[in-house]
Amino acid sequence: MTSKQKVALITGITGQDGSYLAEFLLEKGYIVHGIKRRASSFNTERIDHLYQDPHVNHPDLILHYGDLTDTSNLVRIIQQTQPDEIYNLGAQSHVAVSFESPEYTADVDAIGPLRMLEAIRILGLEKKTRFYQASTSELYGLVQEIPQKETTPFYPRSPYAVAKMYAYWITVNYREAYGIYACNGILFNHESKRRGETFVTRKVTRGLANIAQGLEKCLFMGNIDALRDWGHAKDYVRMQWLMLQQDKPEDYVIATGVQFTVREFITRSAQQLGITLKFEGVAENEKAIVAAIEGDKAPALKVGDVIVQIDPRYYRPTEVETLLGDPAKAKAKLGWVPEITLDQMIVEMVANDLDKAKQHALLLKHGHSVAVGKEN
Ligand code: NDP
Ligand code: GDR
Repeated sequence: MTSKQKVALITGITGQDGSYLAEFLLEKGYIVHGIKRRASSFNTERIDHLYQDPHVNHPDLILHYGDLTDTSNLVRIIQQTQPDEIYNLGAQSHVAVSFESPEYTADVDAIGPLRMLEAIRILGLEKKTRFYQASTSELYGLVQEIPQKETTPFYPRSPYAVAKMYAYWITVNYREAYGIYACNGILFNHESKRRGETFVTRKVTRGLANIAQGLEKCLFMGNIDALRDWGHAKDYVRMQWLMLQQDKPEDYVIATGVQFTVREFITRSAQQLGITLKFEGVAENEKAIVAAIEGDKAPALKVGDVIVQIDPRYYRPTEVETLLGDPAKAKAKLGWVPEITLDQMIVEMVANDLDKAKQHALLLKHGHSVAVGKEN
């Protein structure tokens, strides 16, 4: 460590955004501390390529066990690391799961950020430590205005979104009450090959790749007419850092300004695999038929196979039907524009999942058992 190196602390470093942000900050010369949860099996796959042996002198990436539900542990880690910047990315981040575990979601996603902000205050770091809160387009929920911008009213539609609404306002409040440099990035959906397997984009690219290789038969989906504004996680973590480098803390919408249906995402991903889909039927009985297969890209399929079906189990008690962000403020004030398009992202995600599916298929062919793993 040199005296000039900035110090960052990332909660949620083992997640999609945490891994890209850690890469980004290490490239910028930061010392990066990350909080990881104790799990019964390894949960650091996304950051293993960044691992630095703690036995070597002065590593730039240091991991600490911790949890956003544990105040004393957060205070101790912040005291030990004395960060210049904290990125609070840790969360129970799955909207559908939040209906099943609402209280836990509130504890982690709402009270967790409060614990972090209180720790800054208790330790007297109000003037030193800058704080980024991972806020979300889910705050807009039942949409009051299209496109959504920083001034659009919130109407959360899930325990996840309600918890994140508390986190949004406590961040604003601690900025106003105690002068902490604290800001909210209101990020619209962003994806990548590191996206969790149960979010819709990854579920689709992974499921279709498995089907193309004969590892699965059918993809069961919820509301495929939902509209989302999807960007790439790499573009979005750059913006998280930019927000903490300004003279004044402010809240920003981060989005592409373009939206697609889940159905369109499925269609484009299938095309990438050489599969042309034709949707038939409506709502709960909807089927997607393989109408054409080019070459040997999908060797396990034949024309007429049903490979996408609707399963109401994936409907949510209250749905967010349409999200479309207006990133004009981020562009005007920070010069930020997204660089990776939806189609480029689909190419990356499909290629990654096809690679994995081929490896699994090869293992199976040679008599090894493989757990493909399916869920919502
Ligand atoms: P992921 O689900 O990929 O990562 C979540 C991270 O939080 C993981 O590292 C997870 O650890 C950690 N975590 C979960 N529970 C706890 C806990 N109790 N204590 C400490 N850490 C915990 O999410 P993303 O990377 O996609 O998102 C990052 C943040 O941005 C989240 O807060 C999310 O709500 C928010 N967000 C995400 C958007 C998106 O489209 N990706 C859009 C807008 C906001 P583990 O690996 O052990 O599970
Ligand atoms: P979202 O992401 O709820 O927007 O939250 P997700 O990818 O889970 O869903 C997007 C839309 O797709 C519909 N959908 C399905 N979703 C899942 N997961 N599985 C399905 O089978 C399925 N079928 C249709 C959903 O109903 C929804 O409309 C993500 C998370 O990263 C949050 O943490 C983040 O805050 C928001 O994005 C912005």
